[in-house]
Amino acid sequence: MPIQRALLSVSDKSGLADFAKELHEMGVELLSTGGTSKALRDAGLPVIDVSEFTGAPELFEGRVKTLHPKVHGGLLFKRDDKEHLEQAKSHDVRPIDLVVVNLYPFEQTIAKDDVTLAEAIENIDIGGPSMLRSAAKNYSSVTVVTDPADYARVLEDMKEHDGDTSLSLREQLAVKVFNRTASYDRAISNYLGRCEDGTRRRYTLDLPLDRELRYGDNPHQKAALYGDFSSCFSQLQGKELSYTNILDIEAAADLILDFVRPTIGILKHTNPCGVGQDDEDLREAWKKAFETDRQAPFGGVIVCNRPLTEGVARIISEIFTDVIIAPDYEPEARALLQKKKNLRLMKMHEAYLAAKKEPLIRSSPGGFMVMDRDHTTLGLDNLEEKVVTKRPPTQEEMRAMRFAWRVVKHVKSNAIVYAKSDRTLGIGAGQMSRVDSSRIAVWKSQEAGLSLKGSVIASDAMFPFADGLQAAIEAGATACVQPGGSIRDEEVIAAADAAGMAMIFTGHRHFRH
Ligand code: 93A
Repeated sequence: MPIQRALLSVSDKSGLADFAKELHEMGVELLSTGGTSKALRDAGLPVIDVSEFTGAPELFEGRVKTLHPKVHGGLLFKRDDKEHLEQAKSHDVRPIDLVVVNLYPFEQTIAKDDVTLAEAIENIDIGGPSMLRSAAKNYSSVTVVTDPADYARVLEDMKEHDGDTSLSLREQLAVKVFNRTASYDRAISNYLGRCEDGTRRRYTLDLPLDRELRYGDNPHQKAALYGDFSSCFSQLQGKELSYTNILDIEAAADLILDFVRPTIGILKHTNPCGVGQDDEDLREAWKKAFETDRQAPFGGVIVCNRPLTEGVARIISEIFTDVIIAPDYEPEARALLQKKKNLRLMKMHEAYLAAKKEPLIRSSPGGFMVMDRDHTTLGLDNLEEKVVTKRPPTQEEMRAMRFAWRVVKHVKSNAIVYAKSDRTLGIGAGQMSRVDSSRIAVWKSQEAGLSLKGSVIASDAMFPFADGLQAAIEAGATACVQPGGSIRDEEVIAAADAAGMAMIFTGHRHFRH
């Protein structure tokens, strides 16, 4: 039987008018609720209000609009059951063959920074999921559409089946509905369930599978990617992304987003091996980054916060790189890099800025842990007031410390960075003792033929002893930025003073484990 009556009630009104117009042209009667009715009337379509259909008005500021036996009966009664048909007739329940409903935007509402509980609760849709579930339960006779992206295929299917839909389509749409209502309810329960500190949780783990990955860290480890990676990064060319590529891309993007001036970073295994800046010429920024470590970038990841220029592309294409990430690429740069078939070129989208606000999730024994991301660089305000040594830093040292502090945040703990105002000179990452990280950074800079004379040192967490700082002084550093807070701070400050070093305590640490 062709679809004769449709009920439309949608919050997301995109594509609605066009869809309804075609339904109308196929002879379908349109029932609708307040805002949706208005949108349809505005589009010149004849609409019957649900309140007229049920004979009951909308009540309680719209909280009760469609929750009525004439609606749910019309969706639920079995079309091939004698008793159901008789009851439908005697209670004047008319069949509704098609339901088009999408829900109050609960997830979008709670994602807003200033959302109130009252606002969140008002955005819990009750009538919508009820209709979706009634219709989906009765999918043997009723078609249910909850995603505007499905409008086109429903129309197509109706045209192929003389105004009816196929059972297989109805089944697929019903499955989609139960997925949607399940994730909707999960978002509500996650939000209403409070965190330890009494605040509301703002995440939901119901993410669709994006893709199976070839493997994880190693070929014997299966892996898969969930969520909406592609809205944050698109791949313009190159080999399929691996699990470790995705980790590196995230680390690289997070690093580069902490810089405003034109900057290039080179990373390996999620650690920066060089970062450089230059206001005039990106090639110079590249040079400064590359000079920090000429070996590690082999097979590494390069990230840039400006559209990648032809000049940089030309230099980069001389070394073997796994992934490049940039907000865009000059056409000449694209053309040049296209020749490197395996090289993965990633374009970073604005959406990543929003995604970065989502918490970080890590597995834990028996479950998972959730943590806010370390997305703002802390401790860089009012630096002048945070000087702890006799000698205050020079302007140049100040600039270098700001730069080094932004870099050190992205290096695995224990992290040490030697830098000037626009470049790294030596990076020590991931050592079990801070003094070893410092030694490695010094050694790396020597390997690279760079001088640490007049450099600054940044440490992601406090120096527990004076020895780490002493090593930096001997290496030639003249200023130090670190959180402070060790019980031996006085010893550390005394060592700095004795060497005429300037030191700043940021008061915040940036561990990265
Ligand atoms: O407030 S509700 O939970 N109660 C209802 O009876 C009801 N019926 C439809 N929400 C209800 N809806 C929802 O209203 C739909 O799911 C849809 O999202 C929205 C459409 O409202 P309008 O047509 O007034 O824009």
